[in-house]
Amino acid sequence: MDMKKMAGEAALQFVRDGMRIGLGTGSTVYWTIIKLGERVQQGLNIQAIATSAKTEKLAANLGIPMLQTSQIDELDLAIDGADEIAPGFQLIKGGGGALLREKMVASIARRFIVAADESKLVDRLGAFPLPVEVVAFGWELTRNAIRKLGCDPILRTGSNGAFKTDNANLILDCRFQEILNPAQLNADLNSIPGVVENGLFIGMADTVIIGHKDGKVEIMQS
Ligand code: A5P
Repeated sequence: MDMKKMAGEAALQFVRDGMRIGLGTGSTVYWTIIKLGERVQQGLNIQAIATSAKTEKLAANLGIPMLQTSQIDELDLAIDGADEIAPGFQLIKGGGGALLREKMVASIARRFIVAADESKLVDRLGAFPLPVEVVAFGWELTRNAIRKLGCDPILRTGSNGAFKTDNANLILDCRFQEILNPAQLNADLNSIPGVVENGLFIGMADTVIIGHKDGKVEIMQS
């Protein structure tokens, strides 16, 4: 059983004709997008906005009508994955580096649905290194300021040196081990000059869909 596939496809039950939908990024929501493409080919009428260049390309290739940000001010749904899900639907996202666009898109959705496999459920956030998107200029200064919040920020690298986001920024992966007050950390990080956004999604998710290894799909509402 592919737990990500089960959870990603289960999100389709919340899609209705005429909706405007935010499409997340990653290997779970990949399955949502594939299924959505099939439904569009069968006549479903929706429009979507992507949270990354990768998702934009995938969705457009499947024939899903794509929106630009100038055409929207709110969405009916946003569907995305997560790296950690703690009680109260507190999330860490951004493992794929798309956290800024993901947060912007989720913030204008009337309903934000998170789909994930059961390995993403945790009692407390922080074992997964929190991705923080920072501007390239002076990133070492930004790293030093983040370090004072209690972690050792590591510059994310790719095959050609530093990893660049779709927004041409850098990612610092910050392992806090345990995040005792996610809302406070979210505010503290975003008040550091040079930080663009961080991967804490607090008070945003309305629905969490979990694929379990026994083949069951669990749907939790806030
Ligand atoms: C992308 O930047 C992330 O926020 C993803 O949503 C998250 O990393 C989950 O990815 P998977 O669905 O691939 O596990």
